[in-house]
Amino acid sequence: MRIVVLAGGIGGARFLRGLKRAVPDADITVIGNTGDDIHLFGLKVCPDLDTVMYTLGGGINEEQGWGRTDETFHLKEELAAYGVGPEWFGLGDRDFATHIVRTQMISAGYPLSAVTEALCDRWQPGVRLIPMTDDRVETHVAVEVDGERRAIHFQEYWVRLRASVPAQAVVPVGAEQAKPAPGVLEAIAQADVVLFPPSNPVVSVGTILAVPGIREAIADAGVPVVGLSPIVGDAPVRGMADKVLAAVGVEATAAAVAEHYGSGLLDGWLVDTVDAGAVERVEAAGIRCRAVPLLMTDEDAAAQMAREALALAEEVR
Ligand code: GDP
Ligand code: FO1
Ligand code: CA
Repeated sequence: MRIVVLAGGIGGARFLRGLKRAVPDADITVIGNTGDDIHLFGLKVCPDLDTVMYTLGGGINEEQGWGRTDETFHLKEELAAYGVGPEWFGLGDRDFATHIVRTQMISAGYPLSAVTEALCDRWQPGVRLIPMTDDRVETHVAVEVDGERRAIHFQEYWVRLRASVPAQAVVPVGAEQAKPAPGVLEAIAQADVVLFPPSNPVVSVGTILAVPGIREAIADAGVPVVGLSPIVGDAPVRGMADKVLAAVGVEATAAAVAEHYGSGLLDGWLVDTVDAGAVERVEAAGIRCRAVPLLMTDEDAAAQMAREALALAEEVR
């Protein structure tokens, strides 16, 4: 079975670990969000690609959900001693190596998709991980600071400001001009099923869908498209999905997120059992819906979610 998954960071990565366990023989292609990418200290950092690669490759810091296990921060401290920041972004020594290799290869002329493949040679994530695009896309968030509207990088909004001010708009800068990376449209066209993991609907899945051609390819593939809600009990399980959903005028509920994707894209939607009351509303929007446990407390729970998603895909096929 060929499965395509549009993934952000933690929510996408943990779901993928469950999916691999649920269907070990499946051929899984992951289209990764690169809108969170940021250039720091002259290096290109791709948080969501790395979170997927480290999680599936066994190198992730499990408690944090991002960054490397067994990490130290000597390099960051030395840079800070020179007054070189930003200090608010936690890049560890082990993680730095990934960004150095990536930046070196990009400078030598390799596209990000080829670089990601090379990095995955080491980590062997057991899936084909492709960035959504080789072109530069950067998610910016419009906020009001001292009465003035400013656009800041998504990482600054989330990591520095902890989403403490309202997001007035979310803009994937460069997305309109971006082309899907090699292999993205082909994987979608050849897929038996497309899954939206419980990733952020705005700054992860939404950014991937903003690359021209990807949404259309999914709609045209003629295969079941099934998503899992990242909103449980009217709140994100973690992160700032409520803040960025508000910026695009969508309430932070499992039903509203399904409607936001819409029946033109989604065939099936899983909500958590605490949101069973939302099933009727989602089905009224033309999307088949089931309520099942959606908390990825461990790999088994994530695997069970993956099985439910695939079962729903068979129902709507
Ligand atoms: P990020 O790039 O690291 O923010 O990760 P993603 O975009 O892939 O996923 C973020 C989303 O995952 C958040 O909106 C969370 O609410 C959601 N999430 C995290 N853990 C869980 C979980 O156990 N269950 C569900 N349903 N959603 C989760
Ligand atoms: N998230 C944080 O909350 N604080 C950090 O200092 C931080 C550093 C970091 C470094 C590398 C990396 O790959 C990810 C990192 N993240 C950090 C996570 C990540 O930037 C965001 O949580 C997600 O992109 C949110 O969607
Ligand atoms: Ca992310």
